[in-house]
Amino acid sequence: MSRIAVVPGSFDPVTLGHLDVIERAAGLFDELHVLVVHNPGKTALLPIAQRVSLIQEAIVEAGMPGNITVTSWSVGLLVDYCTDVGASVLVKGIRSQVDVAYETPMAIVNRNLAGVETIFMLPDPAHAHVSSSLVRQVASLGGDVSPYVPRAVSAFLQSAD
Ligand code: COD
Repeated sequence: MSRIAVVPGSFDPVTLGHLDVIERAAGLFDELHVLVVHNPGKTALLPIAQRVSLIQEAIVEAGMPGNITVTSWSVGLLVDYCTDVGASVLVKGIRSQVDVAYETPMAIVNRNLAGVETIFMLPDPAHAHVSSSLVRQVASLGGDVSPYVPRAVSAFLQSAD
């Protein structure tokens, strides 16, 4: 049986921290779905379709394995998507106690709802301080975001200026 996992996120935009988690998770599972989900608690910068295509470009640019699918989900629970594609595991990056506090209740509820387990992955220390909100802020003030994001994202943000 194929081991299928999902890496969900807002990815607004995808960062080198996200890509590190995606690449390492792709090495642990037969199939990995990177799922762009709207987070109602955040004000979005990029449309969801744009986020999907930037992740796809970044994955190709980084030469990642071919077992990664990138898509989006906007109807219902995250675990409904997992059930639809036969995934039994969610993979989330954990940078700090703040992430643990945010992710732990969701992990418990997702297991209760559908038996979907959550695996927490520690970030590469080189990217542990990186977040999409930091990137959005630096970009909006005209700063250089290239140390934090794949080339496709920094090129897109520069062209959107
Ligand atoms: N290094 C490692 N990991 C990182 C880094 C980094 N530098 N930056 C972010 N991450 C991790 C985050 O901790 C998170 O696990 C993931 O990457 C995605 O981060 P974001 O910021 O893009 O996405 P979020 O935090 O806005 O997550 C949005 C979700 C929609 C995935 C989340 O809110 C969720 O799981 N919602 C569930 C909806 C649902 O079904 N609810 C009902 C039951 S709980």
